[in-house]
Amino acid sequence: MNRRILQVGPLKPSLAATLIERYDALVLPEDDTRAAFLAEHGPSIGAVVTTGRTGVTAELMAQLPSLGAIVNFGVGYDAIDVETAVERGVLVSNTPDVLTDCVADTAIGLAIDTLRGLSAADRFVRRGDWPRAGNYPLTRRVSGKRVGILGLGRIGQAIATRFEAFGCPVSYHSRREVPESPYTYAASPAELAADADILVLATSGGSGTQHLVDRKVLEALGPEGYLINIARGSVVDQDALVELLLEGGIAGAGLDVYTDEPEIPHELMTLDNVVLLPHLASGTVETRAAMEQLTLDNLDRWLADGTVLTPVPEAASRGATQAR
Ligand code: 8YV
Repeated sequence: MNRRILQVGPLKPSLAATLIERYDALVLPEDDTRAAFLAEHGPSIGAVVTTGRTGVTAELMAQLPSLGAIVNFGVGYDAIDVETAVERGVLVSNTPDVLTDCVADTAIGLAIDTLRGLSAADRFVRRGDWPRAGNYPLTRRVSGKRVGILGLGRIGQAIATRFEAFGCPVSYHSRREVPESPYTYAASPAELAADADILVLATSGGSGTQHLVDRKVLEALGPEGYLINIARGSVVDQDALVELLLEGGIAGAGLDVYTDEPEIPHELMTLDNVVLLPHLASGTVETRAAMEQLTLDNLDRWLADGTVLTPVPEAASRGATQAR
């Protein structure tokens, strides 16, 4: 099998350096030399290393006829055309588990910040408004709030466990009801939102969840409800979200992800009931090091025996993990 490694899109600098030093990897150019590069090197590429932000399209795969594996740094792989990969027998791996805690921690941090106005209060202090402008306005209690989680996978479960410690009743909606889950199942995203004070999005991205949270769901959440999104921007109708935030149709939002990153709707910049993070949920030294290690472990496994350690579910269920 062809064993040449190709880096597609920017990577964590230490990972990019390791790929070059240890694996003699090539880097896909992003300028107008790309076509010539692919014509020359495309046939020799055996594996691609990429991230959830760049991914691999069917069009790129078509130029890599010997491709055997796509190794993704990140748990979300909606930027990879997995259907095409599976059809071609190309393995796809991601980095589950190692980032679950940090992403769940971020969801809790966003919820507390959004309801209690911590970032806004920090700006209040830095502006010199305390005590000149009086006391900071009262905010909303987090403990005991009804939490609805959309997507009860690993990350959704970890978020649920944390909210339980805050005395929050937890309900969820997933494609399928999770057997033996202690949490209340809601039949649809709108039903989940209607009974929640805090709606947390923890589902995967991609076409199957595109605008799962539409205007109707946001209206069901209502003027007292808060939205927290650590999943993917594509899950929410962002235009509807902005409109409802501007007109008081929902109480606030804590967002780590957006429709068109790094673009953030400018209307949100002035709203103190909105907390805006730059897609950092997994971004700790410890977790990113673990993601890097798992990425390399997947690559090593593929080089050793043509399998990967952590295949994405679609690839695993279609038998694409067989040694090739
Ligand atoms: C990363 C993520 O920021 O794992 C994911 O799906 O969204 C994040 O952990 C991203 O994949 C790294 O580029």
